[in-house]
Amino acid sequence: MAKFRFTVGPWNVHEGTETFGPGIRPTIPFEEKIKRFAEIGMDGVQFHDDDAVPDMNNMSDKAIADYARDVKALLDKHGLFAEFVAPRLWFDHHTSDGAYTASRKEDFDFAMWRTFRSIDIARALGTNKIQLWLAREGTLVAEGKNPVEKILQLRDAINQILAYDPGIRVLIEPKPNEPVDRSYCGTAGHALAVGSQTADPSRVGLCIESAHSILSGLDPANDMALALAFGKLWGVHLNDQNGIRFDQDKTFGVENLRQAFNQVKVLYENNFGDKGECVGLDVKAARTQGPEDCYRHIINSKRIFELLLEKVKRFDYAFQAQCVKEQNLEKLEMYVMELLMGVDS
Ligand code: XLS
Ligand code: MG
Repeated sequence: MAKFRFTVGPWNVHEGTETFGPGIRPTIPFEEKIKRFAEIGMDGVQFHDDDAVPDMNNMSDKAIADYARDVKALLDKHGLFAEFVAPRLWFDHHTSDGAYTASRKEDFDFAMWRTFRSIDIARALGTNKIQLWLAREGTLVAEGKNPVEKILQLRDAINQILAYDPGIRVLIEPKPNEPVDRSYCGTAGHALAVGSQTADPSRVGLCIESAHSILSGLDPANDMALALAFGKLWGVHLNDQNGIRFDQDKTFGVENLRQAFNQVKVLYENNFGDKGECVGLDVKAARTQGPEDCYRHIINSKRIFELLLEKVKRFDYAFQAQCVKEQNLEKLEMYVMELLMGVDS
């Protein structure tokens, strides 16, 4: 069982900007975030393409790769690695109606250009993982796209990614509802299906995010188990949600401790990490959190994971087997509740 390695992204330390209000914390310089990530015990960094190369839209392909190499040197300076690079295909006006499922050729071409540069950036940062959060792949107006045609277009876009770099591995991060409310790839099952139809399914896996499963009305641990069963859980984004509403990216475990326990348990039981997979956090500081302590949500998430891991390691599998044999699962359930509440310690 490998030691779990934790990663976060620069966007996890943000100004607090949201739909209903402007930022309320000062912008923290990129290098300071990287330095602090190392200080608080992160092992690696997740990137959007423009987290690494902010002005990439206005740079040549060579300049982009050169700039990314300087970012790699910064990671090396702080003893961190890059987990993945995600093309940010939801900000630019070209992606307003989707990127890989865009209806206009110039928009689709932009999406592929950004994706190929993301691969160049990933290579410069020393990772072969490209993460696709398919933010706008769907429709806001149902009749705006032909769903069958666009789902096949999404598959073909992934085929172009696989062809661009024979060593790249694609992690699809499914999400059902934001910013597009009719997502073409909203759950783990959708992502597995799309990946299985690509030109090289062996290079397409999943990143399961706790909140995205919850927003689908599904159980995060079971979504992770589905991907693990088929060797397709190549990343996770751990966080939490207070039910099915907007994406909250709350600190891992703070809303539903037992759901978090089962995520840690399924990862531990299946040796997640042995093939280099990372425990990615995708968490946001509460709007009320002041600038003087705005990494607390990351520190807390890692700590809660580690505390739950101690509980997992004490789980009594013999007792579980006995309860299952007796079909007395309520006895098992109370054992788990007491384990989580520290009654037995
Ligand atoms: C949005 C996604 C996003 C990706 C990285 O909901 O979780 O944070 O993980 O762009
Ligand atoms: Mg995420």
